[in-house]
Amino acid sequence: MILPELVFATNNKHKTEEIGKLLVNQYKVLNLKDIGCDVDIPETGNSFAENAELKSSYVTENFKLDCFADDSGLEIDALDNEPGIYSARYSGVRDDLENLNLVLKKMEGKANRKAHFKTVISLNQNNKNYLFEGVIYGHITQTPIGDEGFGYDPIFMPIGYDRTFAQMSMTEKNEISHRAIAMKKLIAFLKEQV
Ligand code: ITT
Repeated sequence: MILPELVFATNNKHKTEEIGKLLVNQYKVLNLKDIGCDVDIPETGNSFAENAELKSSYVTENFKLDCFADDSGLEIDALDNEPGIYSARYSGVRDDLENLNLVLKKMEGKANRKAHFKTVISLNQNNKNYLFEGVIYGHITQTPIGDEGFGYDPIFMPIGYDRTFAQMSMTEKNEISHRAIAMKKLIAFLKEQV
């Protein structure tokens, strides 16, 4: 079976692994390494959408390939939607534990612990650009719980669950996550194009 190829412009191994499982048997997803792109594409936009577009456009313009890219992050109501586009380096360094601890520190004494994860995917296909969004709502726990996943998973508990993302298997998280919601929209769209 020949699968259509698409570049996924990311360097994040966890995300490639998660998305690979969502797309299995549907698309051959190439990552930046596969196409010989070792540039850390600058994410200088002011929103998830702008950053996703910057990444997908870099690949399409420089490698002449159809490509999708995502930008995601955690937005917390009581922190004016921080860490938002700064999620990966909220503490100043790209370190999940430090970032998560900074969030918990800033949330000390806050009664409103509502938060959501958001993903925006930018797809460049046949010289057109499309955006897909996924959001999951929940709250920030008082302490980290669970060892699965990555990033802020140990302190995010989705609505309707009594476990954090980090207490869920990858399969379970993939059924409900912000990235999964956006990816499902992307996949549905791509299927229509065939
Ligand atoms: P690329 O830009 O290379 O794709 P990244 O780590 O910047 O990788 P994102 O832009 O998607 O990935 O996410 C930014 C940060 O938001 C990420 O480093 C985590 O701290 C957090 N984050 C995003 N999705 C998450 C998830 O599903 N679970 C926990 N944290 C997440």
